[in-house]
Amino acid sequence: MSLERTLIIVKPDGVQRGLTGEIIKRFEQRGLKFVGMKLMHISTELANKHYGIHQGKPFFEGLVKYITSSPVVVAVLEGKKAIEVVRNTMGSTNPVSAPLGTIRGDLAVEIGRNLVHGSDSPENAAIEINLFFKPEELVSYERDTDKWIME
Ligand code: IDP
Ligand code: MG
Repeated sequence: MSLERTLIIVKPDGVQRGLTGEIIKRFEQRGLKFVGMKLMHISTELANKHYGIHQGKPFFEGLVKYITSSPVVVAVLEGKKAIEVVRNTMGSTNPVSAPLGTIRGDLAVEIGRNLVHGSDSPENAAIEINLFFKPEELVSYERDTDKWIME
């Protein structure tokens, strides 16, 4: 099984609440490998591109305001089935119904403040990684623990 790469964002509420480490830790402990990471302030232009699929929806304006309101931490994670593993680690979009044990289920209460983004498909992961990272910002490396995480 080949490795996948996916984009995650610790959203402004995660950074402001001091939960960056907690959120990053959950992906890292799950066994995913970080191949890129940075702190940045998302511009309105980038937010419009990243959330372009939601344009026209009633929450779109608020969503762009939220994601551009304060710095975020963006990262690229690598692993087998990384996209699905990240989505399951995050929990469902609305934290109210996200299972306990997930980031959103444990740490959030509202859909408009749900702490974390994760790409939802291989196609979108590739587009989003390209939006946020230059190829030279991604680092490929061997991790000695991989044989204890993956067969
Ligand atoms: P996802 O983040 O779980 O992939 P999407 O449906 O892609 O969820 O929505 C993107 C983001 O837009 C959500 O994470 C959330 O921050 C916001 N959002 C989605 N639906 C609503 C809503 O009904 N009200 C307010 N914000 C919403
Ligand atoms: Mg989404």
